[in-house]
Amino acid sequence: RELSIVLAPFSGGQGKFGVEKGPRYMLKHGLQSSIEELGWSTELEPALDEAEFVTKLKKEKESSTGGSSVLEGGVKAKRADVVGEATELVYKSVSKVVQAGRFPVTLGGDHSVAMGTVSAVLDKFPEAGVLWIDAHADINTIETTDSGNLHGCPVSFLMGLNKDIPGCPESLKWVPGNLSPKKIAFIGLRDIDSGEKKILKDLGISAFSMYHVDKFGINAVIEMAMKAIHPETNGEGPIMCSYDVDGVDPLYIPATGTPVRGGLTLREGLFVVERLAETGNLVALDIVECNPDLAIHDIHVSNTISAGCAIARCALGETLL
Ligand code: DIR
Ligand code: MN
Ligand code: MN
Ligand code: MN
Repeated sequence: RELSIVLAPFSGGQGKFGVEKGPRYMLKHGLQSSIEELGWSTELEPALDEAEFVTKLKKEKESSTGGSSVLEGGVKAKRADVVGEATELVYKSVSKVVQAGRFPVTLGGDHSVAMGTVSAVLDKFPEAGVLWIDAHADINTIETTDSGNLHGCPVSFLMGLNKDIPGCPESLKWVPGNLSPKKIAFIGLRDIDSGEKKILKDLGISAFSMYHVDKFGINAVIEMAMKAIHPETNGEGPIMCSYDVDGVDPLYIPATGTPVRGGLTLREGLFVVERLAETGNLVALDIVECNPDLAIHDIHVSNTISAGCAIARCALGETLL
């Protein structure tokens, strides 16, 4: 039971500064010692330097291109160089952790960092399935993205969907892109772009929206999601959970970059990870998109950070009784 908290304080996958403060705030909230109390021995693994990347991103903003998004061929990918550099650093850190037999808990940062985390976990556990908890599907390609924000695209890169698109940034070519569409399931979706809907449909990807959570209940949805990623073994097999805190309703987690109402209750959001812990199959966890700077009251900061920390603890074995 050895674990590394991988710090991924990166904000370049979207346009709002502050999300790079997530790891620092969660550590200040006592995350590491509360994980130790659950019986894990823990280490910190800083993947990249927060201040260094803020400086880089500010420079890019001030530059003549202003981090211009439209690339050759009309495709979009904002700040692709910095995102490529940061995500590859995250990949290297998580690789080191998993290859040493440790459990990686990666704290973002925005969700672009999952290009690094999932790639590293798949190297170690090629048969792993990914549960992506999010209001968004994050599966835009550089062709379908409207915003050009790469935190809306990590899943398409993980699946290699951008590789053959002319204008695909060199900086992101390090992503192996070997995640099978059969090996991911989404939970909590409620804000999906039309291009994303088409990709989900065309590739037959398992996606459980809030409609499905309301219709079947969260327990049944998790069961269906686990069976979808491990169909041959009735849901058994290694699972990575990439948890965007905006999957939970902004009533509970308000300080996040792209809040969407009508989300998981805090209990549903915690139940997902409690249930994953109970299976004994969880091999890696990301917690991303906590942005303390977007809070309008101090209580929004503490609600968001305490919920983020609770997600980690529940995933790592904390139980109510
Ligand atoms: C939107 C929002 N689909 C985009 N995505 C977000 O920018 O591609 N992902 N917010 O977390
Ligand atoms: Mn999201
Ligand atoms: Mn976005
Ligand atoms: Mn996301």
